[in-house]
Amino acid sequence: MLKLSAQVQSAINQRKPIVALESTIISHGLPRPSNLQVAQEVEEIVRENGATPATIAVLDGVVHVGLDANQLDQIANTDGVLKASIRDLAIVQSQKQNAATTVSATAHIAKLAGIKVFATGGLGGVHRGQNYDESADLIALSNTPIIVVCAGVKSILDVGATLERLETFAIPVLGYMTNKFPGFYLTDSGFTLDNQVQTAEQIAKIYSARKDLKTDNTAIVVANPAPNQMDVSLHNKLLNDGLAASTKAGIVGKAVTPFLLEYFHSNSGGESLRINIEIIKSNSKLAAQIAQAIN
Ligand code: PSU
Ligand code: MN
Repeated sequence: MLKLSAQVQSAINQRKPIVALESTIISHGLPRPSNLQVAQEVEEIVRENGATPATIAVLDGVVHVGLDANQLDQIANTDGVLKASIRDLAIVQSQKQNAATTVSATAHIAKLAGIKVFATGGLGGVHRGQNYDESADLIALSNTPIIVVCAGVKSILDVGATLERLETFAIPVLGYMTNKFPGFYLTDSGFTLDNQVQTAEQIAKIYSARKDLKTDNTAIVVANPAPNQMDVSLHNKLLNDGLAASTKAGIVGKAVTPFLLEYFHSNSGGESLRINIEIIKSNSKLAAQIAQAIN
């Protein structure tokens, strides 16, 4: 059912640390041609930090765990690659489609493959002012035992509501060297976290204590702030204008997040791209360190 790359299969056989990587960020989160380059660099960063990268995507209906150079290129550069959350997986598989996987779908497949750590950019969450537009990422993380390293959630979302949902779903949120919940482009979303960790080893301890207490049925979110945040006034302007543009264009459903991400990329003079790239690199490095610490 899953097609493991040779490298991922060998890491599993030798019980070596593995980091799952999401593909929607490649197909729908970053513009061409940077998307392919970033996807390759991120895999390299995982390797340099002692783990095996496993980028997850669906190609011609086959669920891949670990992509070769050609397959990464397909996700980055083929037109019409779908965005698959958990509910779409069986459909894209049966219909032999190409699909990038969101956080929810990637976490689920990583679990099937026995992978315990996952790096992404930002999580989906509760959208502002939209009753019931709540990312499937949240519910997936509520029943998937995996460590997800992210830079919090973007301020395109209702950050406070998203944190409340994470609490309801019993998903721990650990600030990495911070007690501020990061807002992706900004290192501080304005919300304080209850729990802060300083090292990958501390995360590993929490990971194993959850097993003992049998509270390990949910994900652990590790919130790792961007190395250098966006200028705050630029950020606020893009946010207001982007939300207004999305409403005006009548964007709904799974198109909302890609629309807003693209709005930021097109209107920030390269700033949002720079930060996005720094974030995914920094998260992948930390994820590799965590994968080693829990191994
Ligand atoms: N947020 C980001 N960057 C992203 C995404 C979210 O800052 O690339 C992508 C992820 O794949 C996430 C998905 O799982 O969007 C959430 O989409 P939705 O809001 O439609 O659930
Ligand atoms: Mn949605």
